[in-house]
Amino acid sequence: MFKRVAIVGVGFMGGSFSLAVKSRLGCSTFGMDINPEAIKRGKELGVIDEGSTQMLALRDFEPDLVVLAVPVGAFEQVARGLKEVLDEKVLITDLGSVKGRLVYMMEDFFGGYFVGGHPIAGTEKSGVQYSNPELFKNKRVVLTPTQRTDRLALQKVKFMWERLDAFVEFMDPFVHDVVFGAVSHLPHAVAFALMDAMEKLSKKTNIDLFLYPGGGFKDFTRIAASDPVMWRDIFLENRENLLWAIEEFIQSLEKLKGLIENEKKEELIEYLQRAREHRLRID
Ligand code: TYR
Repeated sequence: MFKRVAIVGVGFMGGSFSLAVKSRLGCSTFGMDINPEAIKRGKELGVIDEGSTQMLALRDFEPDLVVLAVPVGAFEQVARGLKEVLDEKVLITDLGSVKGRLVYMMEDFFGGYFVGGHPIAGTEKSGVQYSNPELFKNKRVVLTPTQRTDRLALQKVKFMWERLDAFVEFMDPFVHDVVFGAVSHLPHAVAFALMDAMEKLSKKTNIDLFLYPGGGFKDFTRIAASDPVMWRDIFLENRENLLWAIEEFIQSLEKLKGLIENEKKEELIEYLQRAREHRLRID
């Protein structure tokens, strides 16, 4: 099993991963971040053992696993940097929300030693101070191996996640992006858009509507407090699947709007009943 783990991106996800492998697998961890504050805080809080803002420092740490926990828009630049300082055959994995093309891009750098990973875990919080060693417990982790993925590397990464009490599932990288474009990226986009609409409605009514949040509004928009850079990168990286899902959502909203406008009592009940049943099924 891995003993020396390097984490690129010392935020909430990278920090939680560091704490988890430290406490559950007894690993020593090295954090790398372009923001010196993140390294400083990470070390102070005991989230990472060592850290640096310089990629070159990884050379001395000699990791046996490197985990990318940066926004997906930074993957290529990070990969280029890592390639220069890492030994060949060091395993690389990631925690990114988009796979597809990115997985093949990473393979161009690291061949079969890159294993794409996506833990379906997290909150709207960002920053290393929120790191939680139990974050991955009983959560699903999607790994996206390809023809090229080294089988031993894949087994090791799978086994590692299982030791953190996560459930591992395999998926094709492009299928992954269709699935999470719909179930994750669309809801985040809609939550951000709802806040935008609320801001406009506040201006038009001259009432600060944000002063009157009910439980529904809070439940629905919790994820609109998520990190903007992370989500910008996800939206752009998975834009085709997301645009397709947004289009479908717009049609659903138009449909609902039409039923309300035309006072279609029966059809409204049907529409709401179907939605309610789907919601009741998922937990
Ligand atoms: N933001 C989600 C939440 O708060 C967590 C999450 C985000 C999970 C991105 C996965 C992911 O790719 O529930």
